[in-house]
Amino acid sequence: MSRIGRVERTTKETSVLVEIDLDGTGRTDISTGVGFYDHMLDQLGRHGLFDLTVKTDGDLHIDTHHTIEDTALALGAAFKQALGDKVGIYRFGNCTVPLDESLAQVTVDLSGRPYLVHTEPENMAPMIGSYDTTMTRHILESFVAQAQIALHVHVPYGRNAHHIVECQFKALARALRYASERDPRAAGILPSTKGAL
Ligand SMILES: [Mn+2]
Repeated sequence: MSRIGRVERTTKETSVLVEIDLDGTGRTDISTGVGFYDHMLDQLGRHGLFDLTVKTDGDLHIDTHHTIEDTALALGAAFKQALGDKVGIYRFGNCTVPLDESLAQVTVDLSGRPYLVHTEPENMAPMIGSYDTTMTRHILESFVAQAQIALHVHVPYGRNAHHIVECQFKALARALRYASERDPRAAGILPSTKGAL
């Protein structure tokens, strides 16, 4: 059974298409018009081993905010759709990833309830190309709200803004992969005592 999510989301500000295959090989086709964000979504697919297509046509004449946020919302919705009934998955995942001087620690529970805890160094450089570094938290908030997962992301230390953001996406990718993968010991079992996720 394939685990694929496909979401099209169109407003007066943006038009977004996201397709994700949780059981892919890390093949990506990403185009949002925000170069650094494309680079981050590429990390998400590659290190999550998700096949990921993202096509966003947003109001970049204003700034990159709507484009980045709406893409994250659609990505969260597509991820939730792809997870389906969550039977037979690990449910929890965590990964710690260094990128030179920076470190990201990510823990996820595919719980059905949205909750984000996020810390990263203050006083980071404000921009990476056209990517506003305060958007990282906004991306995670948007993704969590739609995917309905509990997500804890911490960067205890780091200096370079590019490194600080990129290690978060790499660790997120790997944590989501571990949580969404099928547990061979739990075939047909929903990983919840409540009977619902
Ligand atoms: Mn916003």
